[in-house]
Amino acid sequence: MPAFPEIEKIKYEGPDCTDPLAFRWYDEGEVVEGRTMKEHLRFSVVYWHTFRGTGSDPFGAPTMLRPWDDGSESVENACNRARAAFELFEKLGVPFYAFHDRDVAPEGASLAASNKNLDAVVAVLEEEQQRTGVKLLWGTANLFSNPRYMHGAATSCNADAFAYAGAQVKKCLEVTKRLGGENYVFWGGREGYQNLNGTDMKRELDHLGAFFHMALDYAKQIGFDGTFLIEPKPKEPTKHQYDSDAAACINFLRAYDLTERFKLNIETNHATLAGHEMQHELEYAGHQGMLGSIDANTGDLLLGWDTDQFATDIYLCSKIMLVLLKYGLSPGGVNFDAKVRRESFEPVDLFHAHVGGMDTFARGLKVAAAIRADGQFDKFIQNRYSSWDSGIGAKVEAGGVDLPALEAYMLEKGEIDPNQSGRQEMLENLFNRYI
Ligand code: XLS
Ligand code: NI
Ligand code: NI
Repeated sequence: MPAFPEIEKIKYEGPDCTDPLAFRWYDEGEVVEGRTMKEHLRFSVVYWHTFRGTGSDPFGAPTMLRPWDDGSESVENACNRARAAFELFEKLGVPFYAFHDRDVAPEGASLAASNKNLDAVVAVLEEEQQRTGVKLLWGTANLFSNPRYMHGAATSCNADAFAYAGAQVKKCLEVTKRLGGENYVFWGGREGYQNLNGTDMKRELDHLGAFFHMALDYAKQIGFDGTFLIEPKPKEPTKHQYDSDAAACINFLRAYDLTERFKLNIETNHATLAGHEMQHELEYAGHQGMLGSIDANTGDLLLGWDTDQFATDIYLCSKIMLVLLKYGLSPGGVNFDAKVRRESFEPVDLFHAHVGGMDTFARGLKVAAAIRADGQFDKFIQNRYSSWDSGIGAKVEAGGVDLPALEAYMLEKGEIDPNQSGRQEMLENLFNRYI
């Protein structure tokens, strides 16, 4: 029995179409900058929000209507859910999905039982992947929900929690490899602290570094050659998460000699929690060669926590796509780490949410491509830094200029060349021209 019987495969109908369940911008075969939209955007649906989200919040009970799900923690229910998930992926026409080990299969009474449950569901995932051609963007282990991880996993004060987490990652890497996953993600979960006076920060970070090296070693052993991704987030659940933003993550990866196989998975809502624009985080990771993938969502600036909403802001998505076109995304993707609101409880809302998200990113892609084709911002930047193209600027960039040389230069010249306007408002107006 289909899970979404009243929904047909979503089709591209063009910008004038008024059907809310049609794409107005996402035409997967349309070529932009030499590649199809499908190849650029590499859309992915997340299992946790879309198939495990219940709508419960600290003030209220679950609200979601999910007729295919009997609400039990049985393997059979997990397998039914997997089939419903692939029906949604297919009807949306997304090429990828992503999961945590514990989203797809129930945790058992022991580690061995959990592994067995996972294997049973993975067999269905494998079958469904083959049937539909939908691929796994990334797998990840949930190292934060179970109470054993209350003090963290790899950074726990309890060495047994570290060991359990290691065992879980080992299994999840095997499963990710079996399913042909293109990446493997570590989001810090509870890797952080609540009270520094009870925390040995150095020891915890050393353990985290060792943990990642163990993952790399095991990946090599089993022949998993996907990219490892760290997902920065500054707070929630702990008050300080070690992977607080792109810069902190990159510094950590360098300090522990991990930059070769690791990149970053940047999430919009996490960027804003860190006090950054998404574009900043992407640009920071991008110019360091560390941009791996994105978790596509948005927060609500009036709420201020990780609300994980679907992004429908054309400006936001255009700015994101501008950076993604600059640095490239593959083998990452645009992964909808987003959930429908508690009040949007019907199955069809899952389609409204994803169709809107996909369309807004497709539109952002076109806006970004138009901006790049026009080259006005590039020209502005080039001109803005032109003092570095010759004279003292070029000498400094070439290296070999020291402070006495700068002094001699300035003593002779007397005063700097006049500054030019930053043209903030002109730049904002210019951006609007492409929307
Ligand atoms: C939580 C994170 C999480 C990761 C996967 O805030 O966004 O969903 O993407 O563990
Ligand atoms: Ni995320
Ligand atoms: Ni998040």
